[in-house]
Amino acid sequence: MPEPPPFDMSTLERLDDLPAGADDGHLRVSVVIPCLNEEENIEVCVRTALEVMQRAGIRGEVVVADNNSDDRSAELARAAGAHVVTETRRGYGSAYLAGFAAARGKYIVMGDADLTYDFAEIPRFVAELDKGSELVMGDRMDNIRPGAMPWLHRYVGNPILSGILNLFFRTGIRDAHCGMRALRRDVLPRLDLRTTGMEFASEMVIRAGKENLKVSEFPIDYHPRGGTSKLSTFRDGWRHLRFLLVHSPTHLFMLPGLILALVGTVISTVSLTQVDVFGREWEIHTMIAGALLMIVGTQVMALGLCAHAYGTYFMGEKDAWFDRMRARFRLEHGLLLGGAILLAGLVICAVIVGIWIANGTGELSEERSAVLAATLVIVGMQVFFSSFLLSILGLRRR
Ligand SMILES: Nc1nc2c(ncn2[C@@H]2O[C@H](COP(=O)(O)OP(=O)(O)OP(=O)(O)O)[C@@H](O)[C@H]2O)c(=O)[nH]1
Ligand SMILES: [Mg+2]
Repeated sequence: MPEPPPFDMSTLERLDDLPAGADDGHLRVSVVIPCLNEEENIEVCVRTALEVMQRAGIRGEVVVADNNSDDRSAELARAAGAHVVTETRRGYGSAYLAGFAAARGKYIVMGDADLTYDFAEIPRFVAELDKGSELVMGDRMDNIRPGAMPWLHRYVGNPILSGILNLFFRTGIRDAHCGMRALRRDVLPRLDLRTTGMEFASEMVIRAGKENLKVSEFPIDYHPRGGTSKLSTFRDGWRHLRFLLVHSPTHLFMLPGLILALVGTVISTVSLTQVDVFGREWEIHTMIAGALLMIVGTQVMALGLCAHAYGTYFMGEKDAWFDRMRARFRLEHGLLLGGAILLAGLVICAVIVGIWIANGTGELSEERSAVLAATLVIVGMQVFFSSFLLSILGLRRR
C-alpha cells in the first residue's frame, strides 16, 4: 500500500462529546480496525482510511480496537487520528465487538491493521451498502498477491472451511474468511455476534444467512502482510470448524446418526436373515457390529433432536425442519414408539427363554436373536427417555 498523503487533522470530524455507540445522523462510516501489536502498520492504515474517506467526501471516523497491545500501536493510532478503544480480552472477535460498540457511523467498514487490505476500496464498500446491501464481503480468492497467503491456507484451510460453511449453511459466500467487509450498523442487534476469536469471521456470515440479510460480495486484492501474523493455523482453523459444527445439529448429529443407524440395520438384517453376501454368510460378530451401529446411531440422533430443541427454544434459531417435527409429533408419539420397540425386544427375549425351557434348560444357541433383543430393548429405552428429555427442554421455552 503506498504511503498516503499527509492527513490534515483539522478536517477530522471527531465528535468527542457524543457517547460511544451513540447515533449521529451525519456520520456515515466508521472504519473499525482490530489491532494487536501492529505498530509497523497501524499508522498507515488509519491515515489511509481517513484520507480515502475525506477524498471521497464520506463523513467518517476510524475506530481502532486495540487488543491491549504491548507495543506502541495505540499511541500511534491515536496520533494518526483514530478513536482508540481498548479491549483487554484477547481475540479478533473480542476486539471487533469492542470496536463496534464504540462505532457511531451508519455504516461499518472492517479491515485488518496489517496492510493486507487496500483501504482505497472503502468507497466501493460504501456504494454497495448505499445500493441496499446489508453486508458486503470482499472476495480475495482470485487476487491473492504473491506471498500474501500461505499455501496451506489458500489451498487447504480456506477452501475446506468455506466449503463446509456453505454445505451446512448455504450462504453462497465464496471467501467467508475475508477480513475486509462492511455492514449497516443497525443490523448488529439482529446479528447478535458473540464469538471472541477468529471464528467471528464465520459467525458473521452464518448469522447474516440465518437472518436473511441482503449480502453482496465483490473481488478485492489481498496483499502481503506487514509485521507478524496473529493467526495460528491449527488453533484458529479448529475454532472455525468447531463453530460450524456446533451451529449445525443436522450435520453434527442427525445425518451421521441416521447413516450409522441405517448401516447398522442393514448389517444386522444380513446377519439375521443369513443371506449370502460376497459369497458367504455373516454370523454373530457381524450381528454385534450391526447392533453397535444401531445403538450409537439412535443415541446420536436423540442428542441431535435435543440440540435442535435447545437451538430453537433458547438460541432463537429458526429451524423449519424441527418446527415441522414439533407440529406433527408429541411426547406421547415418542413414548409409544419407544415402548413398541422395547416391547418387541422383550417379546424376542421371552421367545428365547421359551426355546431354552423347551430344550430342558440345557444348551442354548440363540446368540443373534439375543443380540437383536438386547438392541431393541436399548433403543426402545433410549427413544422413550429421550422423548421425555425433549419434552423437558420445551417446558420453559421462550
Ligand atoms: N489473531 C488475532 N488478531 C487480533 C487480535 N486482536 C486484534 N487482532 C487483529 O485482527 C487482525 C487479524 O489478525 P491477522 O494476524 O491479520 O490474521 P489474518 O488476517 O487471519 O492472517 P494474515 O493473513 O496473517 O494477516 C489484525 O489486525 C490483528 O492485529 C487477537 O487477539 N488475535
Ligand atoms: Mg490479516
